[in-house]
Amino acid sequence: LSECPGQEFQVSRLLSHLRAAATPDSDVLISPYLSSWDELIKFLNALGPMVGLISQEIEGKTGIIRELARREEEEPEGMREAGSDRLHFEMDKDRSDTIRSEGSESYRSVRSMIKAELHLGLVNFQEQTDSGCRTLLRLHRALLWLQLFLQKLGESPTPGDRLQSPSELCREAYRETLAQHHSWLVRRAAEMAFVAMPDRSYFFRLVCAQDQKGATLVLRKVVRAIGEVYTRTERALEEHGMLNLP
Ligand code: 1Q0
Repeated sequence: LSECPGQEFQVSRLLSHLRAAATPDSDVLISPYLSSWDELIKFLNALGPMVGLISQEIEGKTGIIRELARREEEEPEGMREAGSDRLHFEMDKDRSDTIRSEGSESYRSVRSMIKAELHLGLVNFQEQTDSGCRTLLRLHRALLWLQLFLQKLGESPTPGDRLQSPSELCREAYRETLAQHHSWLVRRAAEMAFVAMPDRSYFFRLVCAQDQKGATLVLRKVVRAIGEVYTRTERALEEHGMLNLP
């Protein structure tokens, strides 16, 4: 994929973050996962103030997870929990360097986060809290919407059918996925944001494609990369009964 010079959002960058997130062992790395969202925020910001609310919402969610990771890095689980000298000693000897150089251990991947937060009792299954797991679930649900939207955008219309605008496809995908999880008020706000969706030629330029055929090729790659990350996250959350965290 060639890089699009002069444009803030780059689909090649989005792709490489998504691919980096999918580790060989069916887990998802959190840092590149969040970087994928950073890239999408750039796209949204270019659309103007109408969608500012959505970028803010995503920034809020990625910010929560990053903050949790930062805190854990400063005060790793072993130390926080035990307060015993033996553990401190072991940490100092074996892990202090790795922690400093590799960042948070618990928030390295989706599965390590789930494990650590369950272990520390941070995940509340009854009430809303700012756990990494429930926050990730919000981003995760939004990712399904994005995948469906891009899939629709990449499909050529069935012969005889009118070519739908990205705005319409975006609305359609939203109603089929994310809307189910949103309150009436948020759904109203979303409906207003769809109007700001640019037309097809904007997307073609964005992915450096000449026409629908070229765009389809790139979009397919993105859809596949999102699908890989989505499926892994879905499985990890499902295995721990976390698909409905409040
Ligand atoms: C013009 C763009 C339109 C995009 C419309 C997406 C509809 C979502 C609108 C939702 C507004 C957010 C208000 C807050 C919602 C929260 O209540 C909700 C739940 O959180 P909580 O803490 O209350 O339980 N939060 C969420 O559901 C988080 C997700 C927000 C929506 C994420 C939208 C993702 C947008 C991605 C950019 C698309 C770029 C595509 C370009 C790709 C080109 C190859």
